[in-house]
Formats: sequence, structure tokens, C-alpha cells
Amino acid sequence: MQVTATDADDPTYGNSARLVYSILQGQPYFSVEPQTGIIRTALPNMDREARQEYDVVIQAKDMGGHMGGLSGTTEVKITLTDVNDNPPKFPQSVYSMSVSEDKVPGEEVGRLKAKDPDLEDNGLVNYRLIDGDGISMFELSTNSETREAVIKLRKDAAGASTPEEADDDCTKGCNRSVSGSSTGRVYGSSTEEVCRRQHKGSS
Ligand SMILES: [Ca+2]
Ligand SMILES: [Ca+2]
Repeated sequence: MQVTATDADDPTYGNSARLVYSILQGQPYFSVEPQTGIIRTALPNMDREARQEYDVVIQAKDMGGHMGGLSGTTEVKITLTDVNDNPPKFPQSVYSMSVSEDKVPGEEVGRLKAKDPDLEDNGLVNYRLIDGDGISMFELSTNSETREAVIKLRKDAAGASTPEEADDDCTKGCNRSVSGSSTGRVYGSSTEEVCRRQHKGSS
């Protein structure tokens, strides 16, 4: 942006109306062009998530900026606007949840929340199940108020396992992944139903 100052002195009389701009506050983030008053960013990679607002003070001095010149100042409030430069991140790479084997389908198993420090739509996280053993046992929705991923037992999962699979025993936790661009992995402890699904294909 550009700031301009006016000087009522006669521009034809020496340097009395020749203005020079300088920056009194706002370095090293911003600079001002001495002759034009154009304010420019002075640092690469300025980050709104680190700091959004800057108060910049610009001085205009007559007499071409020389000793004995008179000056005036103005304050410029600069706000960095957001770009989508942060992917969503889960605070943990692995989560553990457990669900009782007699839990009723449709009941909630647990919740996850990924962080995205960007503003508005740039920070709006959408969750999706992408991978995992027993993935068909679960469904995932996004709570629009809390911005959490809500994991539930699928209502229609009861008929998903076959008689052979039902004989499998489970010793390890089952896992599945939740995506919000970055990935969090969820290890559910061994409910009977979930582990039958895990062993599908390995027996
Ligand atoms: Ca983002
Ligand atoms: Ca941003």
C-alpha cells in the first residue's frame, strides 16, 4: 500500500516541500519507499498463524529529509490475511479406544480432533475413514459444533461376518485410520466383533 503526505509550502521554493518517507516502527517486517511512500513487506514467509496484526508508523519529513526539516507521522494498521498453509494434524499419531463386545450398533466408540490453525474454511477439517482392519464395522461422522470426528459402531455391521470368521480368536488390537489430510491411526482393543473382521483374509 502507499501513504501520502501533503505539505502546504511552495513546492518551487527549495526543499521546503520535498518529502521523504521513513519507517519509525514496523521494521524488520515492513519498509517504505522514501520517495513514494509505498509500504512493502520486507521479510519472506510472514506467517499469520504466528502474528496477524502489525502497527507501522511512517514519518514524512520535508526539506528532502535533511536536518532542520519538519515532520509528521501516521500509524498504519496492517492485518495479514490467511492462506491455507497448514494441513490438519492429529495431536497424536496413534489413539487407543475400546468398546465392549455387547455394545449396541450405532453407539459411539470415541472421538478424535485434528488441529488446523488456519482461518475459517482454510481450517475446516473434514474426516474420512481411509484404511484399516475391521473398517466396515465402523462409521464416522463430523460433529459440526465441536469439529470432532465421531466414531460409531455401524448399525448394519452385525451381518458382516461369516461363520468361519466367527471362530477366529483375537490377540492383537485392531486398527483403522482416520484421515484429515494428515493421518491418525486408531487402535481399538479387541472386541469380539471387531477382531473377527481383522482376521478376515489371514485365515
Ligand atoms: Ca488448513
Ligand atoms: Ca494460514
